[in-house]
Amino acid sequence: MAESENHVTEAVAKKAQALRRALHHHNYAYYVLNEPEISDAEYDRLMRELIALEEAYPELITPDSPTHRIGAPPLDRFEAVSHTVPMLSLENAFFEKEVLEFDQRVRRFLETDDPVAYTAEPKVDGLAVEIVYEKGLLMQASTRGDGFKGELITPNIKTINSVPLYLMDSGKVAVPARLEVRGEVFMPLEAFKRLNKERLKQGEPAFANPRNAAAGSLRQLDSRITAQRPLDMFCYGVGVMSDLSPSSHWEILGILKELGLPVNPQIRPRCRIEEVLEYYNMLSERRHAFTYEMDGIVIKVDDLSLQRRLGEKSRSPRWALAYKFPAVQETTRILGIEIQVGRTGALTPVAHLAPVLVGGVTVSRATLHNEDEIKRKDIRIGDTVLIQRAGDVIPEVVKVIETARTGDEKVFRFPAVCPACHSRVRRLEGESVWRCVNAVCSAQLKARIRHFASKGAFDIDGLGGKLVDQLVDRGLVRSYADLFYLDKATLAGLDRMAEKSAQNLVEAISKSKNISLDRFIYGLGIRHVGEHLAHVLARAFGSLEAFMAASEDELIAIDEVGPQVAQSIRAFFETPENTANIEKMLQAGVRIAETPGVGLSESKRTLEGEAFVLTGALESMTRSEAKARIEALGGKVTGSVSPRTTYVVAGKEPGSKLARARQLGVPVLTEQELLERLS
Ligand code: 9MJ
Repeated sequence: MAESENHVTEAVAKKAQALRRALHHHNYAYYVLNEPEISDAEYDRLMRELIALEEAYPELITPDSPTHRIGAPPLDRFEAVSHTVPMLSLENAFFEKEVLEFDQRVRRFLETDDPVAYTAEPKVDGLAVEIVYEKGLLMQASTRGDGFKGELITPNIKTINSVPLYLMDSGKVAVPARLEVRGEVFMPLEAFKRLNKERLKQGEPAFANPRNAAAGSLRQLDSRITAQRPLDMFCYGVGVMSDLSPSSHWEILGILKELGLPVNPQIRPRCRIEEVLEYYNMLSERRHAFTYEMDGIVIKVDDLSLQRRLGEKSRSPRWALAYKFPAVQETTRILGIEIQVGRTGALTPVAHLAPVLVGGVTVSRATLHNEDEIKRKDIRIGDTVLIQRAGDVIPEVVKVIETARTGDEKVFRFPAVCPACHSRVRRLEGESVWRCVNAVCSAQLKARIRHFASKGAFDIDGLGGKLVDQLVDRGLVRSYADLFYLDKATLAGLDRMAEKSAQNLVEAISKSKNISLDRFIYGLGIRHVGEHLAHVLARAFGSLEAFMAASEDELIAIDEVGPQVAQSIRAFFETPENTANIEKMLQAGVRIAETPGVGLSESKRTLEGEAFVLTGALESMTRSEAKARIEALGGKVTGSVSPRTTYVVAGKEPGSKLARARQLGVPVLTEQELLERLS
């Protein structure tokens, strides 16, 4: 009996070890190399299998188990830990002149007239941390703190998917007995936007910027909350690193990469100060194209023996300098506050600002999110405010400059009625937004139609906001289904509508009638169903009929669909106007292309796990066709290039996406190469 139990445990232990290895490998392939080898579903299956094993046999849990990535029970407080080697801060520079002075200082100190080799890297705006690996195992992680002592945040760091729980032994670099690696933990911009949206919905204050969001997420006593926040990290230095003796900073970065640690791919190695300045200009221009926020570059003397000779001043090394980008925060005045009505009736206050240049872009509007945010920040009309923009996020008001108040500022009263239809607005218990609940409110209808015609949905070229306003105000369109019944004569009768444009619009509307199921679903504008979820639903159901007939339970059974979404979908289809609109669209000739990928046998899913971005015109097919064909083989087509993109397909006259691909090192395919993969 005892023997058979032992036997089982041994087999189980082997299985657990194999699962841990596999998960570690796939994690690295996905999060560090951006080259996934298996689907997300397969990864989840392996993870669930390991969790089940560890639950059944807790003695199998090892400190490097990937199950730690989901967080650990909460702590009462953070313990303090000392850094073996102090974590220094950086001296800042804002002008080219200061960088040239830095270079002169370095050369004067080293008593040389020869150019010094620098390595320049993006300065990521996050939180500095140190992770200690002993014999390759992640043992401890801490915040920078005051540079000498930080807070122990090991379980929180383990939730970051790109951070290896044990170091990789590639055979090229011996895993050091002790490695103290330093880097910046940050929150990617997309995740930041999503998190803030969610927080505002829950009535919680939004984070002012991705940096605060990263800090707030990492310094959670409950690491299970950290696990819900998609953080990432780039490693850029070391404290103690035993066994290895690199001679340059660039070599250190190479070692870190070899050990499986995430290192920023944008680093410019060993260059002269003039090239550093070029690198700064290049990044400064392109920084908004990145998936994370950078606030400058860090310039480091590359040679470690020179670094040692240079040493440090009180708190910062003499061999490094942070050269910051121009601020993305500015002060301006609030001229007025307008209420916008969204397609679900949500009322969003928007500030009209005295136009101001923020990081190279003129900003004249900023979102104020909701009534609570206005109250919390005590924002008044006429106030001087600090505003900021991050990436392509809508600018927001960070805070009021209270010292600039004159007493003439006006407190904003949130309206009790919808600014468009004048019906009373409601705020539901537990919600942070006021809503216009009038089903026939014209502002909601306009927003719904704009959404319906937008790029990710029916993509109707030429149907802009002003035109939608006219169509609704003149009663020509009472639902999106009506769009398909517009004729050229009606359109040509509108203001600023030439014969030719009317013709083009009729053609664009007609062309949009052939649509994939995911775009169709997204276009409906069901509350909580965004572009991504629409895609998930389309894949899960395969046809409009099946989707419309799905019960709440069937909906919840789908990964990523929760009770709130399921209820919202059901409520949508139980509203007779909505089903009547769908019927009317189908009668007008709207045809849904069969959803690709559904029910395909594994052998046909040759593009499973691959993400494509299309740019420029293709010769042998339209972009929609290319998308359908890629999806038919299990691949994905997305709109923007990110490190997760597998290929960018460049047709004729490709757009900025091609440049972005080159910048991120994403492989580029020609149309011919795409066809080969499709055949
Ligand atoms: C950031 N924040 O990206 C350093 N940093 O080096 C990079 N910070 C740094 N290096 C020494 N890339 C101290 C701080």
